[in-house]
Amino acid sequence: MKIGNKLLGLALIASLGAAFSSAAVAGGVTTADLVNDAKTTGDVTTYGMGYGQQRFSKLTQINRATVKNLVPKWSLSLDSNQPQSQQPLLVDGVLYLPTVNATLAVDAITGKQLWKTPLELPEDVYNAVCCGNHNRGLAVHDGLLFRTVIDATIIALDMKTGKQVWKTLVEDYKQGYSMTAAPVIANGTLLAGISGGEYGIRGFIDGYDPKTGVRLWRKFTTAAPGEPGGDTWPAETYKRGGGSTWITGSYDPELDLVYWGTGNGGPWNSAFRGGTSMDNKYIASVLALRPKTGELVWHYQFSPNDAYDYDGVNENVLADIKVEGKSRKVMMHADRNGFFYVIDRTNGQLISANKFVSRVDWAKGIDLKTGRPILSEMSEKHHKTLVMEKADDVWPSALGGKNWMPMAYNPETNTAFANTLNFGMAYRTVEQEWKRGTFYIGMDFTGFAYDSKQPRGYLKAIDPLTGKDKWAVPLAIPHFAGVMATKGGLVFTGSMLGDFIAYDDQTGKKLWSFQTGSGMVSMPITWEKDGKQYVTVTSGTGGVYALYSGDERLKNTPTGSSIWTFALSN
Ligand SMILES: [Ca+2]
Ligand SMILES: [Ca+2]
Repeated sequence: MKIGNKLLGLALIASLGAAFSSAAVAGGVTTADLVNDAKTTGDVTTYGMGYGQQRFSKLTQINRATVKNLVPKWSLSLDSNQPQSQQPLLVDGVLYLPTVNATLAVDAITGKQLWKTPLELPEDVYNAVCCGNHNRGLAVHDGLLFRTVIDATIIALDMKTGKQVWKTLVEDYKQGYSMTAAPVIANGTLLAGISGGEYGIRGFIDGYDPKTGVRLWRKFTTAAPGEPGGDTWPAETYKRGGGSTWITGSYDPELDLVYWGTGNGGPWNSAFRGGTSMDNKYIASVLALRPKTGELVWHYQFSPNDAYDYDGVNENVLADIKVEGKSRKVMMHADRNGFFYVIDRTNGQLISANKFVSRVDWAKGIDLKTGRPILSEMSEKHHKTLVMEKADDVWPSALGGKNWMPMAYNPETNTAFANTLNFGMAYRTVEQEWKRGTFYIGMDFTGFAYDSKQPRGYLKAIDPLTGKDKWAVPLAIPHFAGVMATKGGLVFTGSMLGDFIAYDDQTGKKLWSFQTGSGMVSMPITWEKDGKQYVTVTSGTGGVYALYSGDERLKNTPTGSSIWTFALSN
């Protein structure tokens, strides 16, 4: 029975593969296709809907007036109970997407699966994964698809057939390493980040030859003695110092710089890493790297000596904006630590850093001259105390004022749209030794601190330079899905209860929603073919809030994954 199905499946894949390859011989995806992705509405070739990760589309057919006629065109099962937090790509009428244990191609108009390539994964591979088994997306170039695999490998697949072309072992997953982020092709190099910041890894960003999978360079994100920043770590602590790189960097092709965020220190307990006297370069930072060589051109550290698992991995959105009347090339970053940063991306100079959430306990502000946070008294104490007697409430929590789910940015109105979080945590440091494959955080994590009178999150329209919201939609259950904005005046995102929602980008009014059958933690895209606009998104619950929030209201939202495509009814 099982063998019969498998043979039938192979035959089917072979025949569909043949039909598809003749229909889409072009299928290349050139460097120009990647550079121009944000402008071209007929394809989605990059994570972020453009190298700058604005997640903004100029399409207007689906707009404030017409969105009420938005209906599903098709849905396809992803045959998985894992969380779906990926963003699909769209090339020549075919959607490509990863799940944690397979890669697939789907006809974008009919919803028919064209091929699916399963991954052979060891059974114990999920042991050292903190927050659900994810894969967030693909890169594509010159006929090949690239993806990371949770067992800390990278593979390349033939776009037409799904056949594996090469596979590279990056690290040993048994040591706490895993890979979940979409890789990115920048200036002909394949860049990839590593996960495992909760397991005492030493983080890095790697560059590979996309043709062969051979590693060209590795930039470690914790500095060893003798290297620049090596004196910001006590003794050997950099070796298990964290600095994972689990969200894809953005890229400016003109400046030829990749902007990649780095995660929390290992362990979370910062007294272990020298307290306030040690910054721990380059954790909780953004690194501006040359993609060809991995050379560090500049860096900015959001949370020196990060004590609260604030990470610094959140997306870095690139735009040219007016600052005091002058156009500046900036990157924007809404950090877990509660501040919205605008940084000159040519040189790393801090332009502004303002709170985008109501309560930030760790810092009173960011000194624009030095770029350093002004720590609160409580935070000064936390940084230095190896073992705390009793817990303090700290806002934002370890999940941050905003977690990984990317914001969108409308360059025409200079507005960012972000799903933000509004709760704290009970924080108490404890001593901890590293043990392979187990949590290495040095914290007695007893839970989150919710305020029953306040919503746990908001969808916010944020002015980047002030951090102030133009509007805020209170969310009793916070959203953990990415946001997409369109010139049609819409902001799309998904809820933990499975509603795919379109909001008015001027007011935050909910204009449309559709129940997708499971909770949503993914990233939507929009595209057009033959004059018709489509919106595609995956559904499938899981992730950090589902795992750790204890939110009883999620109990009737089942797992089970699918991909949906919507368009206006005729
Ligand atoms: Ca495009
Ligand atoms: Ca972390």
